[in-house]
Amino acid sequence: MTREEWLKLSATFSAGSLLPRHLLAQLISDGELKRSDFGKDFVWGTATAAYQIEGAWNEDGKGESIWDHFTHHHKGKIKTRENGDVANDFYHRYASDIELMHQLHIPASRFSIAWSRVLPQGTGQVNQKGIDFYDRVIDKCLKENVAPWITCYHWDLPQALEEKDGWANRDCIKWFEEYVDVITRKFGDRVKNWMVFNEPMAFVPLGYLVGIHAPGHINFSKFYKATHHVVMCHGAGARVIRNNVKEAHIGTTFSCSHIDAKNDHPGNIKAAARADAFINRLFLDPVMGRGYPIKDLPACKHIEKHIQPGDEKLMPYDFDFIGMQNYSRMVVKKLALIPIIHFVNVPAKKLGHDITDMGWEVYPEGIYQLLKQYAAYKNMPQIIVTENGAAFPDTMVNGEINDTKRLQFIKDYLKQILKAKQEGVNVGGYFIWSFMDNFEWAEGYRPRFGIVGVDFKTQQRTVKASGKWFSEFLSQ
Ligand code: GCO
Repeated sequence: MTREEWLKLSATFSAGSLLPRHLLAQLISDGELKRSDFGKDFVWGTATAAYQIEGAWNEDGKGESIWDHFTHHHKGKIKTRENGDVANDFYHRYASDIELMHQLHIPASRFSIAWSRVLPQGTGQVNQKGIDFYDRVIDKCLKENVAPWITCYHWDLPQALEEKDGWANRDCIKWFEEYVDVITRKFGDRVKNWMVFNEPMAFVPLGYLVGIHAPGHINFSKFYKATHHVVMCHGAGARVIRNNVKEAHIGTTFSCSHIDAKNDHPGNIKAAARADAFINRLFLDPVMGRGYPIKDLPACKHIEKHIQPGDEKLMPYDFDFIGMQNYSRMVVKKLALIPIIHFVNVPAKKLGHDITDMGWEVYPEGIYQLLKQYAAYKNMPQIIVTENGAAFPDTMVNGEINDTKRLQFIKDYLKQILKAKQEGVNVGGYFIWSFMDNFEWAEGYRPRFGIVGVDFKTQQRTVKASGKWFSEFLSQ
């Protein structure tokens, strides 16, 4: 980006957000990472999710989602008692936010559709105003040369479906097919990049097993059922996309953490294998045609009883890409009294590395290890890192947010991705979580993941040093 462009940008979005030139020069001339090292087809972008940024929770016919319900009726479950009613007000500010992406040279934006905005009751009546909103967002992206990458489901199930038992009800397979059918018919003419789910290993256990996310259940039976139904919905959703969208590029995303045992005590080594089966393989393995990882995670036998005749054939799907989402590593030790998994994490602060505002260990080598682990699957398609990033407390000084720790984090993780790529791993893209600070689920607005800062009182956007670096990096 030229100096003139910076001036224009900072005047538009945040008076005085220009970094002193010497600092900017230092940030961009580390001489270590070059966009071209990753190849010209490598996809670069940033990611967001509907509930975390849109706001307008009940506007223009939108139905209630489980996150609307959870934050309104179980306020104590959100550390700051906040909610996404307004969030980043993206519903009204999408145009200027997408213009900002364009000005930062961000080539792709990963975002999700709020199911209850297009189908307020989850099935049946389509809400035209909801469709119109995503039409405007997609058209604006295309106009600004920002490729839209859509996640069908990023955790905000319509509450009307939760009242019928949500993902624990096997009917969810047909509800989901109907929803994916609606959005792909409406938007598939312009959107080619689709992801079925965002992180099943987060929303299923957090929502059904430990109850800290919507819908807030602590119920083993619902957890096992929801796990199998969500596995089934991977293929079900992907087949609908394939059917409706010409030249679709279809993926789905999985959260993962490199796992180490606390020490080489045999009980802890086995605990690490169990943790890997639970955290990294419970959803990925059946989707990749390996079935549930029952050998390393015996609790899977409770899932297997929900498998119906014919399911096994439908569980795998030949995705065009697998989205890898990684933030941190886990070090585990055996603890028999913890149900299902029988392990606990060694607290990140005891591991001797820097930790983020989420309490997560900064461990860049972990992403390299995971890329190698994924690449070892037979038939693994291209891997795209669909989320990586860090929350650190930001301070604004003279209108600038000099987020050096976040910037270093991104560079260090990118170096590990490049190393894996140079060793032959088929990794084809990288999306930073997140484009801008947003509502971080049960943590509220406190953790800040954006490369663009947001003042939630004024909705002022300020490009952070990390955002300026990314922009420079992209325009090399
Ligand atoms: C997730 C999501 C994002 C989060 C991000 C930081 O997996 O939790 O995809 O919604 O905000 O991962 O926690």
